[in-house]
Amino acid sequence: MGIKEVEMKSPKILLIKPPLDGHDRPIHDLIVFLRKRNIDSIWPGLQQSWTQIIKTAIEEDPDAIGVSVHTGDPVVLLGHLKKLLESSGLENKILIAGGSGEITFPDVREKLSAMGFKVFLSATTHDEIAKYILRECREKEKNQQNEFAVGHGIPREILAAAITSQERGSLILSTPVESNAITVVLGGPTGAGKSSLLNAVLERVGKRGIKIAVFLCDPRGPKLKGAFLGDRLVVQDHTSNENIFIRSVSQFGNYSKKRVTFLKNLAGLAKLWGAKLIFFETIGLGQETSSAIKNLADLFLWVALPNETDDLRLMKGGAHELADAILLNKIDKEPAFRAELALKERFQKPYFPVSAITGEGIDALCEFLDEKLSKIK
Ligand SMILES: Nc1nc2c(ncn2[C@@H]2O[C@H](COP(=O)(O)OP(=O)(O)OP(=O)(O)O)[C@@H](O)[C@H]2O)c(=O)[nH]1
Ligand SMILES: [Mg+2]
Repeated sequence: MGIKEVEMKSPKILLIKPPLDGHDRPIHDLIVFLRKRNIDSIWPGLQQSWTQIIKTAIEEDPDAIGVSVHTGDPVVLLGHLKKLLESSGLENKILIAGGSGEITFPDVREKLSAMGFKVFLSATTHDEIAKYILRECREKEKNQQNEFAVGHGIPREILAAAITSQERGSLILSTPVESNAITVVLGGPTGAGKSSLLNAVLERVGKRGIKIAVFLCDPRGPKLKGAFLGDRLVVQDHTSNENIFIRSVSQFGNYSKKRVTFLKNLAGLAKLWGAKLIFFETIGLGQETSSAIKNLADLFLWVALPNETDDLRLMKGGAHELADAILLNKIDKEPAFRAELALKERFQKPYFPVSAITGEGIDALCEFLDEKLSKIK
């Protein structure tokens, strides 16, 4: 495959807790601070099995992994994690650990240091942690050698590494990948329920026996430049499904032509892995950002809210006009009748009144996707 340059990415840390540990407030605070230091964070949530944690680490390919331990024996827990990382080809991660309880004992800290974990105790400031991550990431980047062949049939690990290389600007596909996969883009205002709907759809189409790639775009802020890649938290249960590959993508600013090309290349790599269905959840979209991202989609689904979709809005056109189908979400909260009537009058396009929470309408939406998939099989 041909290669060309793209922009640099922020360092990324995967923050985790051992499966039986239930205290996540310090992680939330750390995430917010790391955003100030231009560091992207992923937090897949509490009660993740080791298998889910490792699969998340493979797919997200973070530079660093941070473990917070409040209960249990840290030497046993982190020793187990270390073995799993090594047997999964993830031995090159920067490892940090923190928490309370036994991790504060000097002999425990010594053993963890010997295993390769940098231990931070509660007296450590967030700033010290951020500086450590940034310094180690810079060092790692200098010594990093990414050599792998990219072609049809790549495994999950190579897909993840190739995506990182594209983000770093070291490798990018410059020729389109031949495949009959369908790319579905979920757009809509922030908080409309894009991730929740994706989660509900994956629950059903994830059982179809096809490979599915999911790219979740979350914003890097205009002030705090790091991103909290939080969409993953909403769809994390599907990490257990071997047919599903989930990757978070941080994004600064709108969807420029260059950005859409970059995302198309991610779709191209997913096709090389064998994905037949590729989902992109966009950052929350407004009218001005919808048309560029539409170019990425074989199917552009617009998530709207019934109480904000009425005849006056539809007379103005805009994003609704671009969509291949409209999903009226949260109908458990708001009756969709008025919006449906307006859509029927103004547009000749499919619309689905749905609730990501109660599951209403999701079967009909999946039948719509199945019909598209049946045409490519
Ligand atoms: N009642 C109700 N709440 C919903 C529904 N779908 C999503 N929500 C809630 O709406 C909030 C936002 O949902 P998300 O799925 O995170 O929305 P999003 O569009 O992905 O948001 P961003 O990624 O931040 O742009 C959450 O609190 C969800 O639980 C729904 O159908 N009904
Ligand atoms: Mg979301």
